[in-house]
Amino acid sequence: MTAEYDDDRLGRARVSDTPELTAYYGELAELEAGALWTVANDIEPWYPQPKSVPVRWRYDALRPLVCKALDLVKADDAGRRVVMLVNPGRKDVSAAVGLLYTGLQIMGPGESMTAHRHQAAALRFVHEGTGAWTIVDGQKLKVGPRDFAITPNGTWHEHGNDADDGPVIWQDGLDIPLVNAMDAGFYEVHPELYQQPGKVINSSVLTYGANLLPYGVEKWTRPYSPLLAYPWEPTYQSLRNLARATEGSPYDGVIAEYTNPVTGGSVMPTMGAHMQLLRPGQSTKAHRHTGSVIYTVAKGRGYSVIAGQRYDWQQGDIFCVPSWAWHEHANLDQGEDACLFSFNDFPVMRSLGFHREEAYTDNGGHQPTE
Ligand code: GTQ
Repeated sequence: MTAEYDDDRLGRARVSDTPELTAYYGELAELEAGALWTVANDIEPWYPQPKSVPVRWRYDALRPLVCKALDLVKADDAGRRVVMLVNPGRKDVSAAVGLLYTGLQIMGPGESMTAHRHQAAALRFVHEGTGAWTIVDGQKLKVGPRDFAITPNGTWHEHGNDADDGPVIWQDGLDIPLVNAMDAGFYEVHPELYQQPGKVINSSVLTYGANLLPYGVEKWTRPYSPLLAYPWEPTYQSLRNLARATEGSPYDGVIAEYTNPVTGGSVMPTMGAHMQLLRPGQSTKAHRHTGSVIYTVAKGRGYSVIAGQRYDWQQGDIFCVPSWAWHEHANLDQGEDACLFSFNDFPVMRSLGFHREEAYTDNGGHQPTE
C-alpha cells in the first residue's frame, strides 16, 4: 500500500477485534444493526473499486455459439434470443461492466418477436445481416451493419429479420443492472402482442437526421432523442470529415457522441454512445474516468491497454473498461483507419455530479504493459 492510501497512518478505521467487540457486533446484528468502523474503509474507498474487470469478448469465438441458439430455442419461447456477455465480477447482476448489460441477439430469416416495454433503456449496434427491423413506439426502423439505434425506456418495441437468407446478429446494450440497483424495474407485454407501425419507415431519420431542426412537427419534449436510428455511412463520413478539420482527443482519437438533435445532449438519460476513429497507426494516450464503457470494434484491428494489460481486437470484438481503469487505444493498421463504437453510463455520472477524469502523465502517457 502506498503512503497516500495507508488507512492506519491516515487515521481511518483501525479497530482490532477483541472478544468484547465480537460479542458486541453479535448483539448489534440481532437488532439488524452494525458498527460502521467494521466496514467504513470498504464502503468509502479512497477511489473507485469496481468489481468489474476488463474483458475482451472475441466475436469469432462467440459467433458459432450465438448461431447455435437459433436451433436450440425459438425466439418467442426465449422472449429474446440473446447470448449475454457477463463480467466475471458481475455475474450476480448480469452486467458486462459496472451497471451496464450487453448481449448478442440473433434472429433467423423471417423471424419476428412480440412487443414489450420496460423501465430499462436499450440500444442496438448491428454486427451483421441485412434484414433487421425494429418497431419503436409505432415507428418501424430498418437497420444494417454498424447502424446504431435506440429503444428509450418505456417505449414499446418488437424486432425481426425480414431477409430471406442469413441471420441478423445485433448487440443489445441495456441499463438493466442500473434499473435493478435502483429497484425501479417494470415490464409489460403489449396488450395486442404486436404494434401497428406507421407507414413511413425510419421516419425519425427522415425528420431529424441531417442537422436541421424541422418546422411543422410537434415540439419534442421527451427526455430522449427523437432520432431513433443513426446509420453508419453518414456517421463514418462525419468522423472522416472531423479528422480533416481537427486533431481530435489525445485519449480517444477522432471521437464524436451520438446526440439528441434537439438538445445536443446524450441520446438517452442513462446511456450515451460514441463512435471514434483511430487514424492509421495512431496510438492514443492513457486516461481514466468514472463511468463504465462497452466498446465494439466497428472497423479495423488494433489493441487497447486497459489497467496495464493489452487486449488485441478486430472487427466485431467487444471489450469493456471498468470505471476508473486506465485505458488507451491503438490502431495496428498502417494504411486504414479503425473505428470503435462504444456506449456508457456517462449521462448518469454527469447528472449525479460523479464525473471525474485524470490523464496518465508518466512514461510519455502510456501504461507499462506486462
Ligand atoms: O430487445 O427487448 O438483450 O428486453 C435484453 C432484454 C434485449 C429487448 C436484451 C431485452 C431486450
